[in-house]
Amino acid sequence: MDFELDDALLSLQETARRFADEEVIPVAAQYDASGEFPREILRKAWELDLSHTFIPEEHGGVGLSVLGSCVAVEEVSRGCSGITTSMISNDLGLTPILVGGTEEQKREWLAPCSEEFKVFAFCLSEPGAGSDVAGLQLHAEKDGDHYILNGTKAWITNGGVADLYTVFATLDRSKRHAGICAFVLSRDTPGLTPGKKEDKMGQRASDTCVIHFDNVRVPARQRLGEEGQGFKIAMATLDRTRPLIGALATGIARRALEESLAYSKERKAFGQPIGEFQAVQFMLADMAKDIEAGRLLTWQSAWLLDQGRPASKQSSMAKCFATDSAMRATTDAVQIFGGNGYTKEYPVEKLMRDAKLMQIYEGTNQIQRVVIARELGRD
Ligand code: COS
Repeated sequence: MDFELDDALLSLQETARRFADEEVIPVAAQYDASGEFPREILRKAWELDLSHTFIPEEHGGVGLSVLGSCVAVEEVSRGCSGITTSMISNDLGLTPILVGGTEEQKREWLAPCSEEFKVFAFCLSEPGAGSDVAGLQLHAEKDGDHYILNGTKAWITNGGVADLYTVFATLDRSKRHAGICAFVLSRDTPGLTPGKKEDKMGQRASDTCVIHFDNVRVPARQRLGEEGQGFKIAMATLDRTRPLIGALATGIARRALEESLAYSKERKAFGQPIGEFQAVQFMLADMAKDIEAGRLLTWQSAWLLDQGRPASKQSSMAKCFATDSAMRATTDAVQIFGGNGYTKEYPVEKLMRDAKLMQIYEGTNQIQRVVIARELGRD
C-alpha cells in the first residue's frame, strides 16, 4: 500500500493550491456578499484543467482520474467552497453523458467543451422529490421521435447560468424507477426557462435555481441510455461525484483548522495565547484527525472508482463523514474565534454557513446512511 501521491498528482495539487491562493481567496468574501456567479474565475479553472475533469482524453478532455479530481477540488475548496461547488457541478452535469451516452453523443456534447468553456447543470431534484428520486414528477410524453417535457426542477446548481443541462424525467409516474429517462438539452431549447434564484445561507457564489419546463420538445437522439434507465444513470453519476463532495468538505475543514491555529497563537486570554489551553487544543486535534480520516475515505472511494470497482458504500461514507466533520470543524472554528468568529470581519462564519449545505446536497447525510446500511446488508 502506498499513501504517496505521484509526481503528476503533486503537480496538479500545486497548480490547484496556487489557483486557490491567487484567484479564489482574494475574491471569496466579495462573491459571498454579492451572490454573483463567478464565471471568469471558473473559466480560469477550466483553462488550468481543474474543471470538467472527467471528460476523457479521446473526447478532447483532461481525463483526470476521480482521485486526481479529488486532489484538485480539496485545494480549490480551501479557497471558497461556493466557487468550487459551481466548478464541480460541471462534472456532475456531464457525468450522465459519460455513464449513459453513446460514443456519438459523447462526441456531440462533450468534445466541444475542450474548445469552449461551457457550464453544465444536473437537473434531478424537484420541489416534491429531493431524496426520493423515483418519485420525480417532471413528465416526458412521447411524440413521434421527440419527447415533450413538462414540469419543474428545483435547487439546480448552475441552473440559471448553464449552457447544457442533463435532465431526468418520467414517462410514467406509476412506474417509479422504471419510468425515468435521462436527456441532454442545450440552454436555447424553447420552453426551458430558469426561474427563481435561491437566496442561500452559504455557498452564495454558487447559482441555485428553479427550472421550468413548458412543452419542451426534445429529439429522441438526446435521450441518454434506454427508456427507463434514467434512475440508474442518476445513481451511477452520484456514486462517481460524491467523493468530490468529500474532497470539498476536506478543503473547508482544512481552512477552518488553518484559521483556528493561527488565531489561537495570536489571541490571548488569562495572560497566554488561547492555543495553550487544552480546551482549544482538543478542538484543533479533533479537526486535524477528522481531516485526515475524511481525506482517506475520500481517496479510497476515488481509488475504487478509478479501478472500475463498485463504490456506492465508500462514496457515501466519504461524503457523509467528511461533510459531518467539516460542519463540526467550522462550528468549532467559530467557537475558537469567540465573538470575533460570529462577525463577517473574520473568515470562519462563512466556512460554517458554507459547510451546512454539504450535509444536504448530493443526497442528505441521512440518505448516505440509508445507502451504507443497505450495502451492509449485502456484504
Ligand atoms: N448504481 C446503479 N444502480 C443502482 C444504484 C447505483 N448506485 N442504486 C440503486 N440502483 C438500482 C437498484 O439496483 C434497483 O435496480 P432494479 O430495479 O434493477 O432492481 C433500482 O436502481 C432501484 O433501486 P432502489 O430500490 O435502491 O431505489 P430506492 O428508490 O429505494 O432508493 C435512494 C434509492 C434513496 C438511494 C436514491 O433515491 C437516492 O440516492 N436518493 C438521493 C438522491 C440525491 O442524492 N439527491 C440529491 C440531488 S442531486 S445533487
